[in-house]
Amino acid sequence: MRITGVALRWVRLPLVTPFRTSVYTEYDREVLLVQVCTAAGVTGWGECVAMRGGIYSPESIESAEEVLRTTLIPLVTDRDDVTAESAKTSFAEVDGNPMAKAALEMALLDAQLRERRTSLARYFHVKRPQVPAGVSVGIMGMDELRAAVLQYASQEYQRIKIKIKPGWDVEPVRMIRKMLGHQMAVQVDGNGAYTLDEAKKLTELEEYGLVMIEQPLAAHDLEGHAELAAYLNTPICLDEPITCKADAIEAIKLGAADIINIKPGRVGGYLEARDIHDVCGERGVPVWVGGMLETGLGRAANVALAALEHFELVGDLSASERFFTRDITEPIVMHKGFIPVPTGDGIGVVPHPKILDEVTERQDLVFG
Ligand code: OSB
Ligand code: MG
Repeated sequence: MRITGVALRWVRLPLVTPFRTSVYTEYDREVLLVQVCTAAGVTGWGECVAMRGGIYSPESIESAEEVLRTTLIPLVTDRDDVTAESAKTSFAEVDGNPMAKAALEMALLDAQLRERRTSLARYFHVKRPQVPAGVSVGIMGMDELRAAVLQYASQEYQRIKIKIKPGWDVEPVRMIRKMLGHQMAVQVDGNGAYTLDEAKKLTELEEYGLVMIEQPLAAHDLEGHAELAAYLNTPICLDEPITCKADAIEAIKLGAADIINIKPGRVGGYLEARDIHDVCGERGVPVWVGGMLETGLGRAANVALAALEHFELVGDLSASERFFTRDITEPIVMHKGFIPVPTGDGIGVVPHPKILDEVTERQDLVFG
């Protein structure tokens, strides 16, 4: 595949309600999109999951844009023949920046699958036609949380994850169990807000039968997570520190992760995400697909990835309307607790040109 054009677009989508974690509150999803045009006349789209100002990870939208412009885009436009796989190999020479790499790799993968007239789902050889839907709920007041959880449960989401922090953990979980009973799968995500001592108080959560506690301690405290995993019966899941396959292998070896959250954007792309899925499968470590408030583009691709056989736990895979009144693609929808795996070429969806223009704050043709 020969690249004839690469453009970057800075988009801002208002969120239906603010999304609050232990670290930050998001009101809009600002997102960097990568558009790749090929000599065969197809367009591929990639979505960068980095957030403004480097919240959640060392990368930010700003840093990703810079690395894409100066380093990654030139690596793929300098050649006559490029694929997502060959790009991944050349990106390995660039240190870090998995979210920037993932965005360009996704655009290339979408374009190459469109050229071959096949879908991401077929590329992954997935068999499942749909995946169970799970929802991530931010930190909010108790009444608000009660209403939100009731709404998601009535919409038939199969799993609810709530964000927690010290002082906001046992009470909301107790409330949810009281309201929904023990049938609903419930899990919590600390986004690194706890110290090891504070986290030991999370034994109070054990009686509520949580599926897991995600990232209670600081991102790179693998030893602390290993200690906590040995101390608690509730499984410990890692999110933030897993940026590649080697990180996953290391975390498992140290006993720091009973479960791993695989976010394609955070690990450098869909190809690495599949590899992590495979190594976790070989090691008997359960995995699930995490979300980063993706637009329909990343959301569609995440659903295809989640159809891989070892993704046995319900992911952060929700309908577009969970976050956006109006998505840039045809909305991703949920039917009776499941999201259908897209079957169209490439990632299976494209941005709606008019909507995309309306939400684009700036754009730049970087190559071509
Ligand atoms: O920690 O899983 C996280 C969203 C943005 C940044 C970090 C996280 C999240 C989520 C996923 O909780 C939300 C979603 O996309 O469904
Ligand atoms: Mg998380």
